[in-house]
Amino acid sequence: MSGRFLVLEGIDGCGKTTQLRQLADWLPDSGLMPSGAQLHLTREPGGTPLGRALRELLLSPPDESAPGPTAELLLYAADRAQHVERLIRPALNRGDWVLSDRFSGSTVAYQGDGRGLDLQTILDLERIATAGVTPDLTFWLDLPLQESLKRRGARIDDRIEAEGESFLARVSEGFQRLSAERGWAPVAADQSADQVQQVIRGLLKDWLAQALL
Ligand code: T5A
Repeated sequence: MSGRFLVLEGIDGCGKTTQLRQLADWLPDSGLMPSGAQLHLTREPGGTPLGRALRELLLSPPDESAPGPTAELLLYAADRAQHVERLIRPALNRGDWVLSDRFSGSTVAYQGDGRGLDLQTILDLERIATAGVTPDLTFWLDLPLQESLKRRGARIDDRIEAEGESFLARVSEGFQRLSAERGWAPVAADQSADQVQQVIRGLLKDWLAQALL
């Protein structure tokens, strides 16, 4: 696979979507991408047509259809399997670049640390769903919990956000551990969006320079 696969991870409201949009505006003319390579901006859950249907079931289901913890885990895995098979792997094989808002680390943090589901089962599902596709570089937007709650403000919570503060605290600890274990690039997210973007661009340039050595 000759393309590049970049992922942003972090707790709800940490600024992933804002940062990905800015990256997607800048990257095509940055001189970093090979000529002819396309950029794909995507997300989990919901990066494919099937994924968009799963996203509805996961985040805004009618009460009677809300998945229990195991069904939730399997639905995130199904979303990822389809995303990898239909979008990410074909794009990387063409030499394109893929920028994804969340990937498999989110399942470890939310369903593992947050819900307390069995870690080995989660890792087995990760292996099945990703089928060998791993991000080249993952940025972890590290935002204090209180800042996340403040930023989300009066916005209506989705089903996962509605789990509350202690759930999110466990998820946050999970991301911190994962970032160290998986060699992610940590980015302090409690600064202005422009400052965060400058840090991400700098880290990306440094990483590409190393990768090309
Ligand atoms: N999930 C997902 C699992 O449980 N398991 C899994 O395996 C996966 C893949 C996804 C939900 O599903 C869960 C995690 C999530 O709960 P989502 O819609 O993708 O749902 O949810 P979030 O990732 O939480 O998306 P958000 O839109 O809430 O957060 P973002 O994208 O991180 O943040 P963003 O950019 O939208 O910014 C949030 C607010 O903060 C402001 C923005 O303007 C916006 O109002 N903001 C800043 N304010 C001040 N300073 C900055 N630097 C700012 N950057 C952004």
